[in-house]
Amino acid sequence: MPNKFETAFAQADKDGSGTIDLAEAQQIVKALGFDYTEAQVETFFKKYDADNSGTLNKSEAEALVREVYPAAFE
Ligand SMILES: [Ca+2]
Repeated sequence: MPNKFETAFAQADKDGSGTIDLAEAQQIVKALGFDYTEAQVETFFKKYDADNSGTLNKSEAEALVREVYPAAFE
């Protein structure tokens, strides 16, 4: 069974590209039930966009969610 992160990522990545942009990252954070501001999410997003591509691949997104919500992987 997919964990909460897997579920939220799959829902946000509507085209199945395997990457999410900032707006999609905002959706994931909301889907996980957090109430971070958009500016806070943007800060996390930039921190974890390791290659500065403007998108997070799954491992980058996973690193972000592991910081804000480790329980999403249970
Ligand atoms: Ca990236």
